Amino acid sequence: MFTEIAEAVIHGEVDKITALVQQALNSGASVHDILEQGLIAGMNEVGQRFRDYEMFVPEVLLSAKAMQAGLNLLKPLLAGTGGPGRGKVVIGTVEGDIHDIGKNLVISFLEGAGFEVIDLGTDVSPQRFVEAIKQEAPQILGMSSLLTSTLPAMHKTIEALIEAGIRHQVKVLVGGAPVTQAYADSIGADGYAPDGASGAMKARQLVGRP
Ligand code: B12
Repeated sequence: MFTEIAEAVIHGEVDKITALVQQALNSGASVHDILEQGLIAGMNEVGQRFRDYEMFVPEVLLSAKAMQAGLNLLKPLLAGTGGPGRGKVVIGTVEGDIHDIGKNLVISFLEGAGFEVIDLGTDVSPQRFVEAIKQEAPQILGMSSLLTSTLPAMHKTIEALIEAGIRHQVKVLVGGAPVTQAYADSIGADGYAPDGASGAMKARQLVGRP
């Protein structure tokens, strides 16, 4: 069942994925297993094939669409652990980077944990992050980067916060495949998490409500 879901992600079968995920849910599979062993496992395989030049951008985009369709179905079920009123998060993918599937998954977990989330989308400049923080006054700023080449944009954004005199107003939480705890420490971020579930947990710790 999970293999079929993973295969549907790999082959970008947007229509099929909804039926398969629904079927898995009906048969009592856990949201966690559908995510990890189905959708994410499929996307990991896509990543390998992409790296090995066995898949190309148009196919990967279809896979991304299929993954998102599956995620949309799971999203309401990720709710329920938190209850409302934990605080506000402004989040975005950093400048130069348009990957958003991981960020969207993190958002689902954050919302599930009771956070209100303002999503700035992708390719977000340091200045736009600064403006949003001034406007929204969130407790947490989340940044995602999937490209090694755009990692420095996280650092640039933190520097822009310092320059604008608002660094102390928010906790900065970073993530994305090339991000590590060591990198997060080196740029002065307040937290790092490797995936959506631990990201939401970290966010709760950062606002002092674990
Ligand atoms: C899908 C995909 C694309 C799609 C993106 C579609 C979309 N809407 O997002 C498209 C085809 C557009 C694309 C384009 C490119 N891609 Co691409 N892409 C991928 C792929 C296959 C999957 C990424 C993904 O969605 N994973 C699934 C999600 C669920 O996982 P995730 O993103 O890692 O997120 C999780 C964690 O990282 C974490 N997390 C993520 N963000 C955050 C934020 C916070 C705050 C926290 C706490 C946690 C957190 O939690 C998430 C959920 O568990 C990866 C390979 C891979 N396996 O990662 C390559 C990959 C990221 N891409 C890569 C490259 C090189 C590119 C291109 C430069 C290719 C090109 N030559 O054009 C372009 C760049 C475009 C740009 N400017 O951004 C490389 C990056 C190498 C590197 N280290 O720099 C990878 C690793 C592929 C590879 N093996 O070479 N890509």
